[in-house]
Amino acid sequence: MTREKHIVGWVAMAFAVVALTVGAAAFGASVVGHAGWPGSMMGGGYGSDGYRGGMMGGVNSNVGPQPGTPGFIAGTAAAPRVIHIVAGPGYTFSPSAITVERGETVTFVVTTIGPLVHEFMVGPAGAVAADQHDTPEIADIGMMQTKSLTYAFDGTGPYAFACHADGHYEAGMRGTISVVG
Ligand SMILES: [Cu+2]
Repeated sequence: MTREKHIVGWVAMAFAVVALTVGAAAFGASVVGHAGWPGSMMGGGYGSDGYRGGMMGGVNSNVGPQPGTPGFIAGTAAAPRVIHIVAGPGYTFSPSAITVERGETVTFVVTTIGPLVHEFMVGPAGAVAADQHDTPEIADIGMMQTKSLTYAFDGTGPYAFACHADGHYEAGMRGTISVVG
């Protein structure tokens, strides 16, 4: 098996774990606070946890219509678009290139796989490259942990994301965010 296939496998597994986690959370919330399922597994609707759509729809906006294509639904402050990012294995982010629509609000849901502890910083590319202290960041995402951060892309970009744990950025742990619209 090639290294690339290994990575694809890990990413698929991580997404599965995230999906199971989100599904369990939605089910728990529906049992406690609602008479019915807060959103269908395959379709639309709003989950009580704030995620848009079902397991195959808006929850994972890594699939489905992307910015600049027909059918795309931009995130708003009230209903951010959810983008899942897998940190690891090693010094990698998957995906490492993201496109957003100008003005939209995105919630990044970041899951670490592998034993390294990662960070997730997002913002203007220059600030992210320089590890500027006031740039939004999630700290200390340990193995199989998932943490999230919501960011409004109000400017023209370029934007970027990165991990600034010791040596990780230098090892290539970074990604690009381009803006359309
Ligand atoms: Cu890292």
